[in-house]
Amino acid sequence: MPERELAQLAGLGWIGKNMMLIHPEIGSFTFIGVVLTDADLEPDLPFEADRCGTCRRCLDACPTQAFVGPRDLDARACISYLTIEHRGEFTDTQAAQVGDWLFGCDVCQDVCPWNVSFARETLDAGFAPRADVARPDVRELTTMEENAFQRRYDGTPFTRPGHRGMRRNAAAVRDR
Ligand code: B12
Ligand code: SF4
Ligand code: SF4
Repeated sequence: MPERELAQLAGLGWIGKNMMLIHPEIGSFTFIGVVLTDADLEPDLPFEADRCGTCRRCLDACPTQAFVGPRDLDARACISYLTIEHRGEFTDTQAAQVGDWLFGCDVCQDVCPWNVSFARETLDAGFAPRADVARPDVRELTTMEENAFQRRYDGTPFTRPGHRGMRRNAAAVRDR
């Protein structure tokens, strides 16, 4: 599913230079959900405006300069890709790119004026941060056995890189 394009066509916001779908009233710290249905619904109008204007804060702030240009991301250099989706060990260059980001990256959203002004913490308890996930012990992660990892992080986004991936990320952060 091209979720961001569908969200823009559904009138939810525009695709920012940082590639994120930005809602004009809540910013971009959102997930996009999709419902497939044959219900006869009246479609909303697409969101046509591009409200980035001349701003380029996200492009300049990216720690790895992963943006080739506006809305043009070299995912191979993105910390989110490296720490969540990349399989296998890091090369020295990749470990240096990861820096002290253990899991994912939000820098290109943190600096966005639409988040600075409008993003609010969620009231949904289901998204409330868990201390052991939000602030994990990096040294403990580097040596954690698979069973212990699964017991602690089952059902969390850490299962995407998994035990091997998180140990690799933690070692890169520890040795930076
Ligand atoms: C692959 C992927 C990644 C890759 C590549 C990211 C990228 N920017 O391409 C990696 C692993 C790097 C990644 C990282 C992140 N991701 Co991601 N990712 C995806 C995923 C699974 C597929 C995107 C994709 O490549 N689609 C295929 C291509 C062809 O589609 P596309 O990129 O959307 O582009 C199409 C349209 O959007 C359109 N388009 C693109 N740009 C423009 C510009 C204009 C002007 C117009 C008109 C159209 C247009 O044309 C394209 C062709 O149809 C989506 C979920 C999904 N199914 O969409 C989540 C998704 C985009 N990710 C998401 C998130 C939250 C993140 C992270 C913030 C996670 C994190 N905290 O670390 C980072 C942010 C990095 C960034 N700045 O983009 C959210 C974004 C929510 C939002 N509000 O926009 C999504 C939608 C998941 C979700 N359901 O919530 N991600
Ligand atoms: S998520 Fe981080 S590394 Fe990836 S493009 Fe945004 S700022 Fe750059
Ligand atoms: S930081 Fe500026 S250029 Fe980047 S997405 Fe936000 S408004 Fe657009």
